Amino acid sequence: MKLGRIAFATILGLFLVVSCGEEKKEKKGFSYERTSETKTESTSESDVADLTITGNDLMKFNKSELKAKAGQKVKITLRHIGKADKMVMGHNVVILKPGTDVAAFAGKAAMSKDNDYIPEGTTDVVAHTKMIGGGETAVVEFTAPEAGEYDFICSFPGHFGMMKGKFIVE
Ligand SMILES: [Cu+2]
Repeated sequence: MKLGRIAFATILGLFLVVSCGEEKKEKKGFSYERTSETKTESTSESDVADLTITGNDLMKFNKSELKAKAGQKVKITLRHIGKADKMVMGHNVVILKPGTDVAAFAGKAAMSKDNDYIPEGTTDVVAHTKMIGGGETAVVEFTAPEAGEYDFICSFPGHFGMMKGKFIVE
């Protein structure tokens, strides 16, 4: 049963790789759907909070809330679904410790271009993804801290006003 599924996934994978080159859309609509179905099935372990959030060229996250349980493994996948370059419309997800002055943090982050817009030596950050541009994906894995509400933002200069939300640990 499990083997069958793996084989199926492998064949699908091969098919995708082979068909990827030429026709972009036609064939793939179907196979993409099947692949994502297989994926959700195989990652449904409840000890991992598998969270996905997207950012776009309009400076927006698609979610304002992310949830996990204290001590749980957390995997946050950030997908930039826009087309703009990282230098122009870069996005990341930065989770801040409770009590952090978000505006002050964002100000420091904006001046930390050389450090991927994370203030060097900061103690305000629980976890963060790297900064990405259109079409890219970034993943960060960490253990959920103690219960509480944590602000998350994109720390690209000027983005935190629009790109923000709460990481809620229960
Ligand atoms: Cu951003």
